[in-house]
Amino acid sequence: MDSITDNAAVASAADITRRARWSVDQVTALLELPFNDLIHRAHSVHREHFDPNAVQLSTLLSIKTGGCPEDCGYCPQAVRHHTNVDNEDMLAVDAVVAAARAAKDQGATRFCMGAAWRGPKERDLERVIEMVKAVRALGLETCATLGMLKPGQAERLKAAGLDYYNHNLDTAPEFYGEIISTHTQEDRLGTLAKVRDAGIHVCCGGIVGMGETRRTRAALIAQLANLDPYPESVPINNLVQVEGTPLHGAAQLDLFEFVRTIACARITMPKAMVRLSAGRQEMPEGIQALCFFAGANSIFYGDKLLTTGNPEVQRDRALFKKLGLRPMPREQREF
Ligand code: SAM
Ligand code: DTB
Ligand code: SF4
Repeated sequence: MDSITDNAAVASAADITRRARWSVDQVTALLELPFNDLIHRAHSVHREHFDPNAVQLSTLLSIKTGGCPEDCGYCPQAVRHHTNVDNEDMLAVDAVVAAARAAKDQGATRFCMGAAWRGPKERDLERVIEMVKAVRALGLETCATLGMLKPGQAERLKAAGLDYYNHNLDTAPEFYGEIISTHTQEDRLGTLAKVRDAGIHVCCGGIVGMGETRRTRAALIAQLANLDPYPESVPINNLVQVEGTPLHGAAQLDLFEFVRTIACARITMPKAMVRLSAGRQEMPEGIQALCFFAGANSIFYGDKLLTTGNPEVQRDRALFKKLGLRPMPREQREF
């Protein structure tokens, strides 16, 4: 699936380096394969790069819940959506450390701190930096998702020891404006560039099940795969429908289509950690097992995502036992 096309000879060097490696047509063609052909191909790619029975465990904590000024149509934390999420103060460092220690005791290797901000203010960032240092000192990988970053903020997070920054493209460019109006996807790409330039690993994925077409899902996967380099972690979220959000009541995505999307992420981003993310609580175990077969090798682990539920730890342990899966040690990853 390499890049050079007929008119490469006349394209400038800059055009060539910018050229997409995966076209939307190519990813659409993958999504359209017979299911068995698609997941066989994805599983083969998965086995080439990873132990197929190891799944990385990340635990999430909302360090600042609710009251967000943005208008993302899926999100229960937007202040303008009338959900039952209240605007809370930012947590104290001690409370975050206690949650991180508990996550580590349960077997998580990465701890992700999420804030319902458009972006962090300077004073907020100082406290996040304290959190990152303290969580890292416990021996956990650190991840933060704080919204859009201003110049210099990524460097400060890197200096504090932040390993990953989560900032999703969420959906394909042509659909983005139908879901969010308070910022653009270009803004998000700007933050991703700052994160990359600061030397922090990129965690970037999206949401499906928002009423998008198959081609839009293909365009999201192609866009993620064409980031140069592609993200180290790729969370694929199935929309969690929350009452009071504009997307509450959207038609549910057929879950085989969700598995297909995971398979495409694995094929197009062979060495990335592909995370089966939000939506697992509502997902039958058989579908989750198909996601693991199709190349998902990471999950959110712990009873809660940010404001919504996630399968209980005991339930995930039982599922791992049934499937012969085990938690992935940190050193098994290539990044
Ligand atoms: N405010 C920051 C931002 O938007 O990047 C960080 C927190 S925000 C909640 C992180 C991600 O959560 C979003 O990019 C979106 O992918 C995901 N998310 C939010 N609400 C969701 C929902 N109802 N279902 C699935 N994913 C959701
Ligand atoms: C991601 O892609 N999914 C997580 C994490 N990154 C921050 C968040 C899911 C949020 C689901 C809705 C909620 O719990 O509020
Ligand atoms: Fe705010 Fe992030 Fe929710 Fe958008 S997804 S409303 S930016 S918390």
